[in-house]
Amino acid sequence: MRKPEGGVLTKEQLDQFHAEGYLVLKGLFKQEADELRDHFMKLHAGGPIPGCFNPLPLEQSGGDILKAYPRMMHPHRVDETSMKYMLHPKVMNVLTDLYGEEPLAAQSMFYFKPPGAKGQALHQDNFYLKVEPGTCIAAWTAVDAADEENGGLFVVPESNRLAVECPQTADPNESFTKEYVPVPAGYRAVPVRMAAGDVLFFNGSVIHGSYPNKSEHRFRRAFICHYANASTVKIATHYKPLYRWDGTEADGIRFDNSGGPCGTEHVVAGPH
Ligand SMILES: O=C(O)CCC(=O)C(=O)O
Repeated sequence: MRKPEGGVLTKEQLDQFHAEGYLVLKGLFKQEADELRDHFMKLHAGGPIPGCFNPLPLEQSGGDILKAYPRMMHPHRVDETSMKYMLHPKVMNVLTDLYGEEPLAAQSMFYFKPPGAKGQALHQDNFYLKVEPGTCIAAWTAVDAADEENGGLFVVPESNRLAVECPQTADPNESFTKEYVPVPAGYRAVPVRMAAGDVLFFNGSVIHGSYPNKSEHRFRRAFICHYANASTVKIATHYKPLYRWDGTEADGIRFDNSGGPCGTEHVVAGPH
């Protein structure tokens, strides 16, 4: 593995990311999407993973399908495949271009989002990660096609320029997390329609989120990672340690007890 040097994005792509706060790279993980899906379904079939994943048997989920398919938190801490994809050179090269310097990996997550699952209300990732100075960036990989029917992601273009808002309370019937940041006047939330293997990168101040999966049969699985950069001096403790491209832990970073997991769950489904 070589240190990522960037040079993979066009000027138009960089301009789009900096102006609108997000960028979709179509097909970046087209070849890999099947491996990701099969791998995480196998992990799910294996049952609870301490500190990462605590699904209940379907018959005990009490009508909330997310109890049987909760998100996995930080699977890279227990699973080599998650670490491999979190630090994948394709993603690290894109992030090197977006940051203009070396990226550091802070978090991995996997969302299963089966039919009937709630969404995650609109929010800003910087509220949780608290990267200073600068911002976190998310790499959101569609493992299935994602659209309005199955609870695909919405983003608010140009909200990357806004301050991090103090959230309101989300509707617990629609969102499995508590925080909700309304779309500010003059802005609008737009759906990001993605094919399996597309990767969406977005700035940590971008207001984004998703609605319930209203489809009958379509999972909306996504592998989601968050990153900081080499100039980071401080981040919330939940993201300790930060990893460099070669899997070594970054040093010289301060971790503090502000922030927390990306989205506080209404009912904590797992030990995270
Ligand atoms: O995938 C979703 O529905 C929401 C994910 C998200 O908002 C996040 O990772 O910050």
